[in-house]
Amino acid sequence: MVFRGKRRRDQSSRRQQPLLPKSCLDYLQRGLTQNGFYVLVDDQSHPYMTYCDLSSELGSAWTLVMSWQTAKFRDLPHFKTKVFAEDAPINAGSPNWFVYRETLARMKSIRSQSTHWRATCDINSREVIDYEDYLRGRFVDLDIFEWQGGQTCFPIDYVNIRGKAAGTGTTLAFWQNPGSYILHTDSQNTTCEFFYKADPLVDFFGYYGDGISSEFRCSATPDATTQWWFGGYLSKERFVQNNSQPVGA
Ligand SMILES: [Ca+2]
Repeated sequence: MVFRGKRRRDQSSRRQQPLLPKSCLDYLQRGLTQNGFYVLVDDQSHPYMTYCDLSSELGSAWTLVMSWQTAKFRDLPHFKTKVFAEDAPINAGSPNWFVYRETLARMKSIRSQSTHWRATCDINSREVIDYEDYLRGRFVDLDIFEWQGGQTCFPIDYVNIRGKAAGTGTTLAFWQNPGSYILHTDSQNTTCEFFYKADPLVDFFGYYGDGISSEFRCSATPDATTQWWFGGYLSKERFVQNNSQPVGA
């Protein structure tokens, strides 16, 4: 809600904070911890509905920017060929797990409040995140709005593909090319420090044009989903939540 009108009572008070947050992290900072739908404002102070994950990773908040049923919608350009820098919204303002991509303007507004990006698998069918089939990186290491190219190694914060995992600073290969493929990694034997080799070739966390794996949670069932989120942490020091999530050195 945007309140306009006379501000008799506030005229002498100091300038107020925006009424609504620009990212889910602001809600966590205000003490809210329940996952669900929240209203954010974009850079123009226009409100819109979003989905916040405020509880799955203690001390951090994640704003959903994209989610789709992997097998069913993998051929939609929104989830296959449109890179993050392209405006390719679908069901924008109506966040859902099945077919959703937010507008570029809103993604950039959320990104301006975020330090990290994250990809999850089928989070809607799980109570907790156990970090299997999971990817998290920092915008300073890989700015997913800026970088485009073929197989290139970037340091990530944490990766887990089918139980094989690596932590902070390990490099992983990415692909992202306008007209060809959205940001993703795959099962090639790359020269990066982490890779998950599988034949035949399958894609992980996006694109899926080279194939999908029935053993990867984002594509393990016909209804399985893939998510992308932007987020950040309450404090610079990470919360240690369990043994399966390495904490940055
Ligand atoms: Ca591929």
